[in-house]
Amino acid sequence: MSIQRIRNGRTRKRGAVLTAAALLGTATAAAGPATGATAAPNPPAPTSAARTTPDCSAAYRITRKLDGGTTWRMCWRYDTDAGLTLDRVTYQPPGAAAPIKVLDSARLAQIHVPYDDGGAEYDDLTGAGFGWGLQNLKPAECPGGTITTVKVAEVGDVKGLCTTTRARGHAYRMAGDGGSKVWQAQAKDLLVYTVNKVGWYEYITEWRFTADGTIGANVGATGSLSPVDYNATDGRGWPLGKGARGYATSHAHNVFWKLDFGLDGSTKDRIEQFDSTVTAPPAGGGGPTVKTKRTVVTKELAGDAKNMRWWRVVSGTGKNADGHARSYEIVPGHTDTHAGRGFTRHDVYFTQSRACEKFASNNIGGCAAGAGDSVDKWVNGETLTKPSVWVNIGFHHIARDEDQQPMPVHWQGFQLAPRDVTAMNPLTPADLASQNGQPDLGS
Ligand SMILES: [Cu+2]
Repeated sequence: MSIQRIRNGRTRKRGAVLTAAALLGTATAAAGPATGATAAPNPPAPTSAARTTPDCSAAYRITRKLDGGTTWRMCWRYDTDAGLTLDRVTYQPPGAAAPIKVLDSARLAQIHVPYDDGGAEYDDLTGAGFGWGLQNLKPAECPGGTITTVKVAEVGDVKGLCTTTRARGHAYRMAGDGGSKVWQAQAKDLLVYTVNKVGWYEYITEWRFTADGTIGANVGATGSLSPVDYNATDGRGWPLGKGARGYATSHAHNVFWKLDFGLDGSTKDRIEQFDSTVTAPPAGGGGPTVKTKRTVVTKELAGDAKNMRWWRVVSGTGKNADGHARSYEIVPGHTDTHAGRGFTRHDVYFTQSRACEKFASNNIGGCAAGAGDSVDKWVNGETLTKPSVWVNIGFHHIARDEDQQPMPVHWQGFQLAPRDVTAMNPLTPADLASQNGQPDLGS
């Protein structure tokens, strides 16, 4: 039976025993109003000292030098609401004297699952026990890697964290003009992942770090379709099985991540938005023209993806060897933005960092009454001096016959791509290192 918990003023279900109960419709209760506990006072915006995670001990440290000489370092911890959390992520390209600080903290911030018939709506992280559903991994599902034991509150030890490397193919290729010379490298990425079971679904939370400085964040949904939802005879499902016997109700998985950058050790990052406008070719001849405009995002923003629009997080202090400000670009994967809720309506949110603003919806961070319960509410005009970045990637899941059984993994996520973090490709071979800003005409 489900165990009722009072935490941060909310009634919650314990994930380890949740499954069917939550999926049968109690998630609404879990997401319901506070149960009478006194709301915490509105905490002040954290100082940079408060945001700095203490150094982690060896058991919580991940260090990996990849082919090409790049080293990634980070601390991991496990949160029974957010699951896998990575702190103090640094990137040290080959030849760099010291690691470059990239992220203070990175983790999931919600998996919101509304069903198309309006009958059920789950917040898997803070309302359905995601964190307690951490799965033991068999050695075969962490090939070539290390499985680390994770202490999960009220559950115990789970062999749940895989750290490994995986081949990706070409890191780059360039043929020389003069003869048979080809510069090429094959890449191996660092992967860090966990699997969490929520009801019948299993979510793979995967972080990928590449030798060229890119970070990938992806969630893979697998496991099984919810068997109690094979009842969509209202046109909001898809027939599975022979004829039209069962109808799996269509639904969405709106996955949110929260990123707190700290590029070059400063949390005073700047957000910039770029928009490019394409003009048709002039009547008199010539090609179409493109104008790209940069807008500094000075106040909190709920941003909408658009063709030829992108955002980057720029270091307030750090520059590369060319004197260009270091930055990371947000590169979203495919997304279906869900218009059903305020917090799912936008693709990215930039909010002034506050300790209590932890989850994109059904927040259990202990914000004051009236502060709002979701990330859209926290976009209220504050000036951005220490931005938190929230990325929302949605997947509208219309089931198909192939989803059974088990369901093939469906991935959704985004990348953080370095932009001017190093003066050149960090993997540039020594004999091409002179070609910075001035490629050889002959090559
Ligand atoms: Cu689904």
